[in-house]
Amino acid sequence: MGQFAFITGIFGQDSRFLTKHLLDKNYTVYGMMRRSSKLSAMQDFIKDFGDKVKLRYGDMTDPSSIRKILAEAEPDEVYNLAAQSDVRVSFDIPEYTAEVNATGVVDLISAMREIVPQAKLYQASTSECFGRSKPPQNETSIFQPTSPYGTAKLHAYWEVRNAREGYNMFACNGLLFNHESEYRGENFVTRKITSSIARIVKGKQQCLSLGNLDAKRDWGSAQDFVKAMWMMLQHDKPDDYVVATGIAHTVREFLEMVLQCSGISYWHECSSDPLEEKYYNSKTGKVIVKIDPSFYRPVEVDYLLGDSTKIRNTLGWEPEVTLEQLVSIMYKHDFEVQ
Ligand code: NAP
Ligand code: G4F
Repeated sequence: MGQFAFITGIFGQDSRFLTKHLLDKNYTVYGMMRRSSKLSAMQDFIKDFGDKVKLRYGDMTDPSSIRKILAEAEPDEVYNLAAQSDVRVSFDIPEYTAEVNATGVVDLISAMREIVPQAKLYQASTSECFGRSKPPQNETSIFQPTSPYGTAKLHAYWEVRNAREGYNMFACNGLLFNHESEYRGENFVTRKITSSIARIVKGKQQCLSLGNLDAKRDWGSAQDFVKAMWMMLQHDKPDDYVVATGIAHTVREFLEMVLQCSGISYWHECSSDPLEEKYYNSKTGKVIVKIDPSFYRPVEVDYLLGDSTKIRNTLGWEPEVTLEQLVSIMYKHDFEVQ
């Protein structure tokens, strides 16, 4: 009989790819969804997976719901992917972010110790824990988170390490750098750009407003990155790993890659005042991209660049999809669905 897995945050981007990966390996998958999850997210998920995944209601803020699912599923592996995952929004709802991303993990660990002590845990840690730490960041870099999201995730990171070292749990942190796909939420900058440019090309949107174009991110493919999650739990000993491509680009560079992919003819106006930076459609003369300071963050993470030597050498993980391929996949998808 195959293995049993329990995934929290089942309708999120990463869960889509992880579910496919696990089903292909003959796992029985339980997924936790919220009462407030969007009906359209559930419909899309069911369109892809039918009744192959056992969906259960629960919430990271309701420990009893997690315990109930653990008792029913008796999983061999738990992937904790649920989170309030929007960094900018975490400044608006810091307590809720801490409740879900930190306290929720404390509760999950204590439930696992009690109900399924032999189960392995993958915790979705993040490069946001490094924050302003000097790039390139690896497992030995200093943590300097600069958002309520980053601090809550760092709390969870240490809970997982302590569970491993103190209680002998097979618990791993994946310090994943930004990873994207056609399932990425439109609140994140990559998908906001691909979907908006597709709508602009189709005449359904006039202009795209963005925040800080100078921020640098190490963007990879979600499809590649979920394989790293699974690989961590197959290793003979639990550990923490950075997962990243090792190449960073600015938001501006990502935007220009999408503009080029879209075939739109544009010209770019720079200015010493970043608020005056604009992109124009050279055929119509209309502004298609402008800066809106409301998308700026109270504190920004300027430069994330991952050094994933450890996972490459220890587990043999390698990213396969290039950023150019990723942009093309995302833009083509958005052009088709708009
Ligand atoms: P995502 O698309 O935003 O998915 C997050 C999921 O968490 C959603 O399905 C959401 O449910 C669920 N959720 C939110 N609050 C919850 C709560 N209180 N109880 C239960 N579920 C809750 O995130 P993702 O991009 O797939 O990322 C997966 C995980 O990796 C997250 O923990 C994220 O913080 C972390 N991470 C992501 C990246 C990245 O670049 N993508 C990098 C590093 C770490 P609804 O569907 O109901 O809204
Ligand atoms: O796409 P973002 O919102 O992703 P961010 O903040 O890096 O967080 C994502 O990656 C983390 C891993 O490093 C995850 F842990 C987290 O859950 C999430 O998945 O923003 C990327 C950059 C930022 O510097 C932001 O200031 O893009 C900049 N940006 C510029 N204009 C914008 C916008 N970000 C958003 N969301 N929207 C804008 O209009």
